[in-house]
Amino acid sequence: MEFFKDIPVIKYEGACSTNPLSFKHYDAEKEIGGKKMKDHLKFALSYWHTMCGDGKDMFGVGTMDKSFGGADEMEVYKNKVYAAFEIMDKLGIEYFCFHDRDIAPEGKTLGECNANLDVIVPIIKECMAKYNKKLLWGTANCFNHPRYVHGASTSCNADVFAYAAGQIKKAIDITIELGGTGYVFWGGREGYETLLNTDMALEQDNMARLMHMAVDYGRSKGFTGDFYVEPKPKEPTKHQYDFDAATVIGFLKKYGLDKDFKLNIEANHATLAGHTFQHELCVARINGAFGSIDANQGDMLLGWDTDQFPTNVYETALCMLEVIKAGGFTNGGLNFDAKARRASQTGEDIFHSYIAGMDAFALGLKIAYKIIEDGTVDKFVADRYSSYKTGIGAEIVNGTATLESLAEYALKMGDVDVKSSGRQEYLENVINSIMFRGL
Ligand code: XUL
Ligand code: CO
Repeated sequence: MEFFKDIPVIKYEGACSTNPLSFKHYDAEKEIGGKKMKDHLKFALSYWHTMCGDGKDMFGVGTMDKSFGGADEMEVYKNKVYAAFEIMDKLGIEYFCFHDRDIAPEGKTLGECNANLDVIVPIIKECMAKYNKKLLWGTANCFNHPRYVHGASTSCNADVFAYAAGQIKKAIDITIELGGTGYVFWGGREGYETLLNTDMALEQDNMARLMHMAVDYGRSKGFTGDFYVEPKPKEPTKHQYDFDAATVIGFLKKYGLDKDFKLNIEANHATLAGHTFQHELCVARINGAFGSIDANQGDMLLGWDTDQFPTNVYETALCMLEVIKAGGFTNGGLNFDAKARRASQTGEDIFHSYIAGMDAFALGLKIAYKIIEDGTVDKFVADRYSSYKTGIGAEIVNGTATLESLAEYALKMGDVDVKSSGRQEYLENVINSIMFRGL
């Protein structure tokens, strides 16, 4: 069964190729900094957008047929598996990510849902072996069904908490069964619409309780990968508890979850929180919480999660600079949590979308290495803080200075000269000149 007959295997043809169904920059086997591009980037397909998202929005029905010729519900989901692996195979994408409800239909009870999953998971496993593909992370969709109207682990109803726990247990089982190296918590409904009806303290304690249960269960079943929280400030709720990287890190530390959890940073969620993608990655990195990435981009003019395929090379370069500084991916990778636009409704558009995203990140990786090799920016930053290397600065950093010793020092020194420049425009132009050198 071939679902995309007109699409060939996508190959690297180099920057001068005019073939739209080719990579211009992503050359999987090419080494940069002693590592293959595919191992730097660890691209993953998001099952929900690519295999399930049909273009429906608040104002209109779907525009894309994602039934893949299936005659009944189970056949649709079986065909999604075969189509997903054809897409990964043709694009040379090694990993995928899923929610439980993306891969098998919802049943009337938890038992029915689990039985549906038990039919599909072995098919996925077979395809993984056949095509040599891996699971980056799994997760449970605890936000779509009406039972989660008040939240999942933060619901006011304890039966809902229990149902979510049952769903998450199964999703962890599947993640382990498929050899996944990550398990994600994205709290779509874990937040509130109004504090007038919300016990925030109980909700947050409960959220942590379920996360602890997940860690205890996963570790007891031999899961050695990372648990991730994916920060997002709003949408669908007005306020989500996992607002941004800094908030989540504080939460994980407060509840003693920081040893098992890292962050899955999504570009569009960063901008919704009023941050840059680079900022969120940097916060994760400097706190030892960098884990994985949901790669996409938002629209500068729209205030919601548009989940567009990333094409902004400036952004991908600054992202990859952070990834390299974090030491690269270990259990994580670059999951394209992105969807083709509603009007980009043909099968071919799926391939154009992924090619665009993969080439944008390949360029980002190359540019990030050039920025590091060039060294101007790193040297500037090191020089800017050089007063902390010797004298009073070194005493502040090594902890020998006290408030009294600094006061004594300050009383003797007269005024301070802070005329040195931050040189922002110069540095921005350094990045541009590195990016476009040779043009
Ligand atoms: C929603 C979102 C999710 C998570 C996984 O904005 O990003 O798809 O990535 O639940
Ligand atoms: Co995401």
